[in-house]
Amino acid sequence: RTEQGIAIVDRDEDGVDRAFRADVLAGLRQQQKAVPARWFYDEAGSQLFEQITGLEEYYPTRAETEILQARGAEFADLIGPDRAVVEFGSGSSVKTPLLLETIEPAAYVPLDISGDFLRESAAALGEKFPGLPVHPVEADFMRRVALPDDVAPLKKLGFFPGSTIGNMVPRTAVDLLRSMRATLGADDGEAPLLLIGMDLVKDAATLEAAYDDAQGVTAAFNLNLVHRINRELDGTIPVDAFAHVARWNDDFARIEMHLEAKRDIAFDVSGRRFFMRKGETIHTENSHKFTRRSANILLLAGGWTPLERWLDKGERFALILARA
Ligand code: AVJ
Repeated sequence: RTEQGIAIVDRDEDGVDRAFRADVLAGLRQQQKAVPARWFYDEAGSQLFEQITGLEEYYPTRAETEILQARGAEFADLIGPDRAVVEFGSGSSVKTPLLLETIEPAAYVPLDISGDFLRESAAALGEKFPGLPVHPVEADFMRRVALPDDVAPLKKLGFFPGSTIGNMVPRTAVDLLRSMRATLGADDGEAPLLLIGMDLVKDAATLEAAYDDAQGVTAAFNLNLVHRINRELDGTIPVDAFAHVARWNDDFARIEMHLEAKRDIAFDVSGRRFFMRKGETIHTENSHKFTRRSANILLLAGGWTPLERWLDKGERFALILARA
């Protein structure tokens, strides 16, 4: 359900999130066990991610913020004023004001699957930009979202920072890019623009450190998924039997996070029994990294033509402007 104001978490009579349970049970039955990365972000997981963004080793947030701060005038030039800025997965974004400050938008439309985050970010933005109409929409942006009537006639700029696109395998990323085109009304009126953050390929040591920090915050973020499964899905997974692993997959240009069993274990989740051998893993996240060419190809496959690209001084991260 993507209508405004409708809770989109579907819970059973015991209050269990049905999609979470279905994803975890299906994922644990696979040969390579896997749980989709979107399930990291419960209350604790979201807080841990905020902590990650401040870590010395985790450069993407700082690099992207640097670009937004340094290149505002260039965005404003290319994007122009009076657009409705539609942010996909607004979360608790601290980057949004940096964009809104520079481009003189006509409206701000944060889309998020979590109503709590949505209300928070809408309220914060409203205070910072008193004259700006803010229209939060609680929705799953992986599908086409109907925008509020007030913003439908406006020119649109989609904003998708953070390299969240990197969490998706190319097939899913292309689906999302096409959904964004549809949401932004690519086939009616003036062509929408998209400003999207993509993290870049770099040496494996830097990447692996970014996903396996010395303080162990990323390890805690990964292991929090096990706590969440135990709490919400009646799980008996021994958390201490797992080690956090982050490794660069060079064939697919991505960092993979896994939870590796340190010994043979058996456990239950939602009344089903599972076994893992020592060394076997649950694959919990992909974070794809891009080159100039792979970023362009992905955008083109999703129906977007790249127009301009900005990098941070260290050339670690890219913000790309594209048009439908
Ligand atoms: C929120 C998807 C951009 O992949 O870098 C951070 C999530 N995972 N550390 C990323 C994450 C481990 C992050 N994104």
